[in-house]
Amino acid sequence: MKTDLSHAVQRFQETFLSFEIDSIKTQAQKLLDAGITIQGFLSACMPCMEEIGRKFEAGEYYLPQLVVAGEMFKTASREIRSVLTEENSGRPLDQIVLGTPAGDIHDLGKDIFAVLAEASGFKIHNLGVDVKPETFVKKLKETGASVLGLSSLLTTTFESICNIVDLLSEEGLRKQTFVIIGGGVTEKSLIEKLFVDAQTRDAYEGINLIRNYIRTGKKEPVV
Ligand code: B12
Repeated sequence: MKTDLSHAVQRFQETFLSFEIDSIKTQAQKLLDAGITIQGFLSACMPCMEEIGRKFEAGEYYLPQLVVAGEMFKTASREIRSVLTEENSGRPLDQIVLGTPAGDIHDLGKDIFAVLAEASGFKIHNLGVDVKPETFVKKLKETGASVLGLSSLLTTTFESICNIVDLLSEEGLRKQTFVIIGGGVTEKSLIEKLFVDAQTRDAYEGINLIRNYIRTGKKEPVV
């Protein structure tokens, strides 16, 4: 069984890295048949995305390859989402306002996080991509959510995160809002630099950090 899974992962990654978009759905189904978990799926995809990103940075790949990579990830994750089994415990849902800040249109990681957080019992208000600070604040006020999740894939848009945090302070919402950032270009050092409360590049860790905040009410940064 294990051999089946590692063979399926290998085939999936080969298909991904050679941009065989027409075969990606079949290969994702084979991962499912071999018993892959969501976490296993992410571990299979991330090295491919990173490799394609590295080649793009090095000038070996161009925008079309990034676009195809995004489409393949979307197709494969649609198949894999069906394995989600975590159950909501039935308690009132804690709410998370989520989005990609202004200037950035990447949404694959954000949407994966949204699916996993929803499956873990959170109510997600997903505002999409290229979201203005005012829109985040409006939604936080409207819903009374105490968690703001921001997904960031472009270093050039860190300023947008600062603008959101500033607006939260101006509107008197900063203290009662747990601001967590995620996404491929983020790192722990940004917690201090951008005045946020937590950072992760791992959706599951993000859910644990949020759960911890909701349980304890403490915003201790895990550095
Ligand atoms: C696919 C892709 C695209 C696709 C995006 C499709 C889509 N619908 O999102 C398209 C083609 C649109 C694209 C466009 C661009 N891209 Co692009 N893209 C990528 C690529 C290859 C993969 C990103 C991805 O989806 N990864 C997979 C997901 C699942 O990973 P993730 O986002 O990290 O999410 C995980 C965690 O971080 C976490 N998470 C994510 N969000 C959140 C939020 C919260 C709250 C929490 C708790 C957790 C969490 O959960 C996920 C699962 O664990 C990366 C390379 C890379 N290494 O990341 C470049 C990359 C991000 N892109 C890059 C660039 C430069 C661009 C462009 C500017 C290119 C251009 N010249 O036009 C444009 C940007 C346009 C814009 N204004 O936004 C650079 C950014 C460099 C930088 N340092 O800023 C990268 C790093 C490539 C590179 N190495 O140069 N891109």
